[in-house]
Amino acid sequence: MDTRKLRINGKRLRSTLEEMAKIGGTPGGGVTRLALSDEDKRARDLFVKWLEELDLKITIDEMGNIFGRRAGRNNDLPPVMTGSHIDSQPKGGRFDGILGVMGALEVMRTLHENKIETEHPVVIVDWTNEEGSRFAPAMVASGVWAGALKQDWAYARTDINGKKQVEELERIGYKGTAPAKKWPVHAYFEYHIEQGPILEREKKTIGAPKGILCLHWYDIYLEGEANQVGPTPMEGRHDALCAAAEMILKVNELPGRMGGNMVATVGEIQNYPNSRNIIPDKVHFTVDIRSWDDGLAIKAWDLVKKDFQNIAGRRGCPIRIEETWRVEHAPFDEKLVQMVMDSAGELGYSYLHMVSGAGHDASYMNQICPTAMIFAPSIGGRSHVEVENTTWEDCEAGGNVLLQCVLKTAGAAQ
Ligand code: HGY
Ligand code: MN
Ligand code: MN
Repeated sequence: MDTRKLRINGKRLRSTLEEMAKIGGTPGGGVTRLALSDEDKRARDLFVKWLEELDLKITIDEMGNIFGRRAGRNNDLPPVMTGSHIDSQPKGGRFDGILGVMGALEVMRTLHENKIETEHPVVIVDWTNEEGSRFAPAMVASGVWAGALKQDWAYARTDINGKKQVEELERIGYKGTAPAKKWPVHAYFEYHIEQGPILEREKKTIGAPKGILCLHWYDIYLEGEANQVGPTPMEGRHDALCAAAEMILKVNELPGRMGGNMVATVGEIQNYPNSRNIIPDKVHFTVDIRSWDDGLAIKAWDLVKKDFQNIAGRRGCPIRIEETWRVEHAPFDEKLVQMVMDSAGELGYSYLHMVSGAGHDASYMNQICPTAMIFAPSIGGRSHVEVENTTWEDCEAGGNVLLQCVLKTAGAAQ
């Protein structure tokens, strides 16, 4: 058969996404499916069941990454791999990550039912803990698999309740036995929502990112002096929350000071004892800096770190800084990015060459093999929120582009 005419089953893709959205579904229409939570387990179990229906060879590695392998005509060849992540943000969206896993599943189902033979094997993957929200950092399991992060360090990362990542992997039964170590991959495609406003604004159906920004994450710990808010005079206080407040505004000003081409955000904060009539004496907050220019991001950090130290000194609030994680910016394989655009054009979809401000497991896969992504538009440019949304038509369009890219790189008989 002429596989250029092959299309995914959009209705079936929709029904798998709707099925998954019930797992961890929130009243506001989003999902909370935090990495290694009971909800993540339930979604993983369903995903594995669906893989078994396709007679795929299933492997779960020591980081809980789930691989489903479909044989090719020549199984000595490195596989084409596609996938994304099942875990979500707290009160996150119904499409972030899961669209790429269900899109890959739909491609596998389409190949299976049409008995398509490919030269290379094809592998589908669910990467553990892409979000990095419960256990920082993000993309931790693809990072270990790619050899960029140490497994013991990843295992020891704890959530806000002090639970270790490795304990939770064991608890949900997904601490596999296969080594979480890279093997040769012919090409990697990740299908994902854009999570920004560009495609909608430019009225384009498919995004073809040239790559992903660098992501740099830091953790800041401040010590103050707790006291009764009433009798304690303002001068001489060591108020950790006021110190943090000054620092947070410095982060917000940073991109402007560096001349743009950057975003910088404080997204998480804990304040102790967090009682309205006690002066705060402990604060932890996070810093996220992203840019296409890794050097600019590091220069920005060096600048704002000095500000932090000055503020901490002036307020008498000792500071501890953890340089938690950095992943370089990821310029994708130009030939594969072109293939995404060509395939979109052949399918009659409009497309746009762009950049990804959101991090993805493709950042690490790009260090291993030729990599590219396919974006579907986000309605209102919203993501990491319950109202995250993409039309079913656009979900189907991206799935068809993914199918064609897999067929082309895996060497399907035309
Ligand atoms: O942080 C990110 O961009 C991704 O959601 N992990
Ligand atoms: Mn994602
Ligand atoms: Mn995300």
